[in-house]
Amino acid sequence: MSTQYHPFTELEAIAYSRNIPELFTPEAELISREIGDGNLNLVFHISDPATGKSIILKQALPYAKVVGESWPLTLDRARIESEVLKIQGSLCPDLVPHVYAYEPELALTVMEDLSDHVIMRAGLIQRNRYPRFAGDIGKFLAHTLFYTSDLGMNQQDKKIQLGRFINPELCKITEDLIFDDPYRNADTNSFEAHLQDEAELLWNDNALHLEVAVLRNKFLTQAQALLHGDLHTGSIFIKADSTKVIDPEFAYYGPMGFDIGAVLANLLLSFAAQEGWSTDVESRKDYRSYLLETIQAVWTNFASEFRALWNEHGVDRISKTPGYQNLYLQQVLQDTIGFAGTKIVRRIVGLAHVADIDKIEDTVARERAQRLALQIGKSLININRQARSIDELLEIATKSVL
Ligand code: SR1
Ligand code: MG
Repeated sequence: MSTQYHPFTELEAIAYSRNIPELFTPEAELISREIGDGNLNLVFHISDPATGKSIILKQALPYAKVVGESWPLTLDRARIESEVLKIQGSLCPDLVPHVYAYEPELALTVMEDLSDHVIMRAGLIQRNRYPRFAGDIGKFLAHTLFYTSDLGMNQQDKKIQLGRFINPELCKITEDLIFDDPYRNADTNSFEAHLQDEAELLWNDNALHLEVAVLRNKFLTQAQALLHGDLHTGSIFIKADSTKVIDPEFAYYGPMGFDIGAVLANLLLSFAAQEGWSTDVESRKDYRSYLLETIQAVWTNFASEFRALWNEHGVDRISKTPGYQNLYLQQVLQDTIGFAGTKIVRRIVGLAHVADIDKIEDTVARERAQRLALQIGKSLININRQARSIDELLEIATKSVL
């Protein structure tokens, strides 16, 4: 088969897989299913019913699938994703899929099949609870962010590593879709007619724009750590005893709070979405409490692991100055809250929504959820630079449903 880039068909995915040494045999009767439900890539699930073995082939398309060929997109994101998965795998081996191979010519990554897990967003829509999640994701965030920052790695090595993860096209998507378009009447925006009043408020809110401009500038300029870059609940595979973070194609060196904020934003989107997932007030209240406890635990676990890594494995002498760690974490908390707000707002009025809200069938409940999400998102953006504790985020969410 030609190794020149072309998007695979299911048959080509099978033909390629047959030749992966020590996994399948050339005679194996393999089954292929294209299962990609994201916005950008092809994802083939290849299995051999005779042995029960299976793998995932993920192939980048040269355009954004969600829009079509009119939106060209670099294939280099496949290299970035496979290299980042390897770095994350070395830092948190149990929390990312194993990468078996990367084929640059085909923009193809061969990786562990996680079909015994579910996409966390789908699990949250089912209103499942994941007792390991807060601990696992707190650890993932602390280790990946600390060890790729100037606190946890040699500063010259970090600059060289940063160069391998310059990701301008994927960053541009974020810069536009998260930090610009929702705040103006942009063609890319997508919202239901009943939200026209909310959209216009967003477009005309100068105080909000000022906060977004500050956050956008951090996203553009603050090379603090190697981020996942798109850490929503669709980028997390989960089951009761395991959490796996996938899809780091948006990775680049940016502000830590962007990744942490993405996790919290998606839990808050689920919080808002409860309007449509149960008609029983008590049951909604109960699941919302679970989500808020999870948010608190994600932040607390992240912060305590991060502090422990800093104290035990910090490589930077001057960062040990008394008081600096507290100041640093306070800034990360403020960024987390602000970025969480922007990530909520974009999912209601911008391009690329979330199923938690869009799949609510009852129009009245869906509109309530959308308005609630916007209210929470805007409040988080507005308070970000004043915030002193994660409790302030929790309070905003709690008060929004009183
Ligand atoms: C054009 S890509 C739209 C969105 O999908 C990805 O998951 C990112 O969140 C991006 O903003
Ligand atoms: Mg993705």
